[in-house]
Amino acid sequence: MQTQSMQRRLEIEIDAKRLIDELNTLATFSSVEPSVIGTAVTRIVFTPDDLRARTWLKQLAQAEGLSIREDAVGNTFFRWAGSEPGLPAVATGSHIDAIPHAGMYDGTVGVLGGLEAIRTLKRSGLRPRRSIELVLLTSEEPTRFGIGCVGSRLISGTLSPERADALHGAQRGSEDETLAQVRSAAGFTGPLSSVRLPNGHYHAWVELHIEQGPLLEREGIPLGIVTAIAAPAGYRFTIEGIGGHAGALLMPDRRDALCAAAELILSIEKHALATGVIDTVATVGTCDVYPGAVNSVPSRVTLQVDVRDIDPVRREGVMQGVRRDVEAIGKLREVRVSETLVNADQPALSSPHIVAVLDEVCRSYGITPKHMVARAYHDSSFIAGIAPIAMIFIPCRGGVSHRPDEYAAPGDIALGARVLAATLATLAAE
Ligand code: HGY
Ligand code: MN
Ligand code: MN
Repeated sequence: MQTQSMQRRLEIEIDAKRLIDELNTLATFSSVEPSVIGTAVTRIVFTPDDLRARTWLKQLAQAEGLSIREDAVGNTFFRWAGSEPGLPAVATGSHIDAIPHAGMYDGTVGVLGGLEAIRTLKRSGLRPRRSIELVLLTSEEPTRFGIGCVGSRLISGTLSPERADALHGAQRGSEDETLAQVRSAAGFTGPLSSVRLPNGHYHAWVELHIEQGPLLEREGIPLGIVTAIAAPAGYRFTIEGIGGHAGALLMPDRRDALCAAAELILSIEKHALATGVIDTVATVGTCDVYPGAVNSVPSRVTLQVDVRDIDPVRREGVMQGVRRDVEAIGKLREVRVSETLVNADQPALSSPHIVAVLDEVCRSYGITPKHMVARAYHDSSFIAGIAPIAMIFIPCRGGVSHRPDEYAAPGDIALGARVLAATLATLAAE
């Protein structure tokens, strides 16, 4: 026997062509490098590419009659008012900023898939009890300001407005800019304290995202339900030695900061592997060498380090091992090593209720989803601080992400949006 909501659910037909066309259009807002392996996208937050993409997205949302609110850091809220607009809304969302030389699906599938879900529900004649809101979250990637999820951290209060506005550029040559300057130049001028949303602001939050891992594709499963999101941590290490002329400064007189950094980088890899657990990962993603001339002995190196685990205690154990090595490297090489904590976050757990709704929706579509851990972090990690959350994963080819050859199949994207639409409709009726 099909209940009325089941019946409606089956009528949800995502316009896959429109969704894929919009993803392809969004990918053009980028300093695209010619790439032989796919559609390379670079879209750093608050750059002209990002701002043009935001304008385009607002036009799409306006065309659907959604109300639009932008907060002081550029988080953008596209709302479809429900019949009881005073109730906490149901929300979905993700990000459109992309790291350099990235792909075109990371984050964007959640934003445009969310828009398509709302558009489809709206055009189906549904009148949701609770409002349904799509959220574009600012600066999910750490590229520009060295810490990820700036917008969702400010919403949930895990990043103070003062610290956020004082964040400096993390890219070489951008050290003098601050978030305060960059956001106001982009037109976002209000106090960051106004970004915070209270606990209970949302009835439920569901984010659609590519898996950024190989499991769904490898197991031939079209959809994943995220039950937990790994705990990321970020550190900055600065190594200071004695540099000078590559020819005249004799080896015994050198305190080569890059050689010391090399030992530190290998120590980070060694201690991540030493846990013997596949969930522990560590990466030194940037290495800035000063003065950066071939015939000058490096006197200062700055490393940005990313360490993750689903167990934050085990993650901290990695760093304790690294710190022991840092002490030895400093002594042996007579260099000064300083460590700055950027972030050390807890894992986020999905709401069992929303997971159950997702399971039921999948069942009604004849899908057996995979319950899984998210190894990448997501804005949902921080929205979890103010609302019950869950995530929908779709397969991405070879598990590849943060590369131009990142790819998600149109059928998988459309199915993800369809399950999202049905889930939003179910939650909005509660
Ligand atoms: O790094 C991450 O996990 C996310 O893609 N920003
Ligand atoms: Mn990413
Ligand atoms: Mn992402």
